[in-house]
Amino acid sequence: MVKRIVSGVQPSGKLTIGNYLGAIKSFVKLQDEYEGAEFFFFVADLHAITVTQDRLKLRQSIREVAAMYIACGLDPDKVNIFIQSEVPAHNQLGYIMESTAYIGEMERMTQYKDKRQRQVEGIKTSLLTYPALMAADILLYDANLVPIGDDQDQHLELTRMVGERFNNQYGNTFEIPKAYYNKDVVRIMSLADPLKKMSKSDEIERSFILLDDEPNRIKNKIGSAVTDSDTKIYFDKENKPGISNLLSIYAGFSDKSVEEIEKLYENKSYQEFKSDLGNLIVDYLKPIQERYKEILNSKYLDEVLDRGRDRAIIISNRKLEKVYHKVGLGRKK
Ligand code: ATP
Ligand code: LTN
Repeated sequence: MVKRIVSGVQPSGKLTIGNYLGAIKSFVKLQDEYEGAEFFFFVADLHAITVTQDRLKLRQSIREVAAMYIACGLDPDKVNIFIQSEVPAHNQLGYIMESTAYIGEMERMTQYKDKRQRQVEGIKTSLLTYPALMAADILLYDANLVPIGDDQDQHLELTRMVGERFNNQYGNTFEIPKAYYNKDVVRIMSLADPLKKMSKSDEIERSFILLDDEPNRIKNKIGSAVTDSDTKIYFDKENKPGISNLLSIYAGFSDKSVEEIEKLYENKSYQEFKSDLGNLIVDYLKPIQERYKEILNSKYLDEVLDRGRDRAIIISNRKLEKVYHKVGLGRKK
């Protein structure tokens, strides 16, 4: 039985349609599907400082991610929304997970390998140990399901592995979680380079669409998205990565499958397809953007975050206490 569902998004910038289609849309779906379950959706601010952040921008982004959760449809009466750094057990169990996982396992993570290549200044130790903290985020709550985009599957596998290792060494302690993917949209690619993941921390602005981008900006970004010199619209990831990506985005924002969309645009031009897609995204995001503006600076948002934090602290401390006891830390009570 699914009892707990947990996930997080880093406040490393404003959220993109990749974050929405790959992750947040699933959060909302699960909230509505699993009525008896308890949900913990957090803003992963500790993860964001694995690369250098400007403090004022970080603080702003934390609020923005939380407000966007609600604007996208998470209902604070059904789910707990909180900020990771306000719940100390994440860090505390993170250290225990660092003492369970092996360095070799961390070094194999492709996200680490990618990100360290892009680093101009020193690489922070936490960039390497980050998956241990992510494992803690999940195992603390005995999550059964973790909705994520498929770029996170390696981290989830590692979480399962260290969870099992701990269980084997100290006796059954953690529920071993499963990933949950949005089947239609596993990974949205960059509009500037469809072989790269769309990412909120990309330096090229036109490579991503932000959930709070102005309508004209959205249309222009879709209009200038890299495609190929062919004229036909069909899904072929290998030979037509740009068009295939736009088809996935279209499917994500409509209730149509990729095949249905291909049929719809069989004899139409790229230009017409892109123009319709721009309008589709703008219309879809309009109510989200309106709600977002209302919430961002509201007292309501703070109340939601206080409530979420208080609940998360209770649940996570219970687990942490058990873990410390099993490991043999401190004095026996
Ligand atoms: P960064 O650029 O800082 O690495 P990011 O944009 O990749 O950040 P995360 O905070 O790492 O975003 O991801 C939050 C969630 O969104 C994760 O579940 C991740 O799998 C999902 N996600 C991120 N980018 C995409 C994408 N392009 N397509 C599908 N899912 C995505
Ligand atoms: N590593 C994730 C964000 C994240 C997360 C989590 C997701 C941190 N902790 C726990 C699911 C469960 C990322 O998207 N970069």
